[in-house]
Amino acid sequence: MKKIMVTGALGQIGSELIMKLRSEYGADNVLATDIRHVASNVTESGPFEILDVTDAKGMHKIAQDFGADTMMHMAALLSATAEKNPVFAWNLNMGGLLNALEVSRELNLQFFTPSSIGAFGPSTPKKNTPQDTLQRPTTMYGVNKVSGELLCDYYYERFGLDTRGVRFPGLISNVAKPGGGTTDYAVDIYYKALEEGKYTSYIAEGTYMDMMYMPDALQAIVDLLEADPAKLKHRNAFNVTAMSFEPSQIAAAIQKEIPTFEIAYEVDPVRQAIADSWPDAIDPSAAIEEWGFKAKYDLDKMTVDMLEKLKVKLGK
Ligand code: AKB
Repeated sequence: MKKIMVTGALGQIGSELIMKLRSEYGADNVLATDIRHVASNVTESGPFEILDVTDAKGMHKIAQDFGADTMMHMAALLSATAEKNPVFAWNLNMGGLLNALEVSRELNLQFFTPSSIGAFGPSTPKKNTPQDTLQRPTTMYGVNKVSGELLCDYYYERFGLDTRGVRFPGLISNVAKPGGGTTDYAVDIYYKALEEGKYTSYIAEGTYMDMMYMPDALQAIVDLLEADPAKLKHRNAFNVTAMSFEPSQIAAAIQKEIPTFEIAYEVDPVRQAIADSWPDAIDPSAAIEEWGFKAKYDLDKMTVDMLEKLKVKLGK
């Protein structure tokens, strides 16, 4: 049985990943860590420690005391927040990653960390973006993500560390809200649809981005963690995606369930520029071929499930 330590456990992915891992591997075998403690099912259903990922010694001690054999490094600033404070983003995103890789090397842990579609830039092919292609991102988040992908490859090549990772698209979930991302509109829109019956999008009509529903993202993480290493030609930064849409298409999917729902636009130039620099739709064929990646939810199926779950959550 694995002993998994997760950083950033109270973030958008972490909050649900912890519960998924605890159900797969046993509650006591999954240690949640985060810089803050907020009472929740993550902190109540199994072990939890406070950890600032820029504290290398603290990270080493927690991993060693727990007897971890796997490190899942999820703590990071997202794209829009990183653009507001680029130096802090560099220090947190790169410092945290380097610490997590070093602790994993020292204790010989299997390693997972997510990259993002943010690792691509305006000169990357926009449609059917290949697994291996030009990556010249123009955001601090993108610079962090490309550097992180290279660093994970380096630790595999140089030290034989079992590093694995995916490039996530925008992730849509009904549990924890994302904070400070460019794709967050595709989560906010569902809340506002139920709360106010309308949504003003900060992303312009016609701007396509890749997206995925959280259950598919969590399954992808577990599948890659368990994948036969002999079949992996890549190790890190596998393109994964379930759908690509632009704001009016998600609005239309919501209108199938709530016919009176309306969308308006008030574009935020910072987040729009980030979105414009990212691909319209990436090609996940390497992940499909090398470890059987598969997404179950398309836009309509996700919309029905999101609205159903949020109705209960919001008491609508
Ligand atoms: C963001 O918008 O910053 C993230 C991402 C695509 O990495 N959701």
